[in-house]
Amino acid sequence: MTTTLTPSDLPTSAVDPFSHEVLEDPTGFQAELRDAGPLVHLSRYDVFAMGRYEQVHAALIDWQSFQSGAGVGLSNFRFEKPWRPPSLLLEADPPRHDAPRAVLSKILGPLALRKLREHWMADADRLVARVLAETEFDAARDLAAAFPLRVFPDAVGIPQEGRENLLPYGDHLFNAFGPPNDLVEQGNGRVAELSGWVNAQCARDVLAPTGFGADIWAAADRGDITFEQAPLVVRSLLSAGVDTTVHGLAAVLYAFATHPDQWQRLRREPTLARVAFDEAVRWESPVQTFFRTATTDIEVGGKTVPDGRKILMFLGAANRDPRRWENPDAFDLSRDPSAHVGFGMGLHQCVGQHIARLEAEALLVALARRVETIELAGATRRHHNNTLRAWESLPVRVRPAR
Ligand code: 4MI
Repeated sequence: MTTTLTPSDLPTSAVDPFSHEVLEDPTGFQAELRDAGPLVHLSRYDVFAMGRYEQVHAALIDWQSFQSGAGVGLSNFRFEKPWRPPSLLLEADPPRHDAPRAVLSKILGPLALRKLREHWMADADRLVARVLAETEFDAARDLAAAFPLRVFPDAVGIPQEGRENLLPYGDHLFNAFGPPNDLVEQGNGRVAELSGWVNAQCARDVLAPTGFGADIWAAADRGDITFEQAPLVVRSLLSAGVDTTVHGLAAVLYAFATHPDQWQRLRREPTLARVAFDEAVRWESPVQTFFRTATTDIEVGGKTVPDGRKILMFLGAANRDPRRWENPDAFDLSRDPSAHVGFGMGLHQCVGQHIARLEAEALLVALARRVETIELAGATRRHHNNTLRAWESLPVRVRPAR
């Protein structure tokens, strides 16, 4: 990247961060972005960008200056009509954000998840046992995608029929946070069908009498949220709960398949499963980027983001910023990754992170028990998405434990 200075003295990059070249491997661009300065202008989209941990972290916790209510994608809801009714959580600011958030925090909190723990651990063990009938398989498809689809839709309480729509819906949603490029074009053909199905699953009479979905409707009965809000809160679960965990799990499986010493460490100390997952979320950052919108002229690193403008926060770049992390490109179970911004930070920090960690723990503990070695067994393939760092295929070979 050659960065030049604009008249306002801001480093500028002409690179398209949503190009297939960058999506295939964003690490080079991320380093250039961080080194260019604390605030960079992206001329391709005429937006501002932050790649350093310090500024990304500061923006994430300053919701007053960096709003979400104008959308967390490139599209500015002040001027453009959103492709779907905005999320009451992700695409909202206080005070409107707070009641739905409080409801969901409780429903997805550590206390509520205790009921699911035993069942998910047993289910992961059954899945792993079955997959290990072969010593070579696709870890992205057979584990990372399979496990969330086995446990999460049941936990929400949606019917069996149509569940194959969940991943394509999420894929399009996360593409739609980016520019209207070929990835979005490809998804547009099915958007009405997929949205129609997802929205239909949010109705009270479609949802099971117990589960996260029923819990959300019960919150409406209590008056904690309105009956108009309830289906949109269910939609947030179906939007955010599948692709994210699928690609988070793929990230940690890829990490272990390429770091045999770390795998042996996990086998000796399976209580490291949760640290391993957070380290993988730091290392790969399944959610790479989100935008905010400036609510006023904001100073960042001595330069100004003008009122109303979009700022792209590179979570993935911040999570590998050598100014914050020692040896940032290493996947290392010895480090404390807990300050990573892969789940965001502040008011909007991932409300489903306890679910994600529980899924990861269940899968990793089952694997650690049953698998002695895991290595790549062929060419890996990335899945390109405007927001997600994702895997299409991770062929692995395992030696089962005796
Ligand atoms: C960070 S991923 C994500 C979070 C929330 C929603 C979608 C995606 C939503 O629709 O609320």
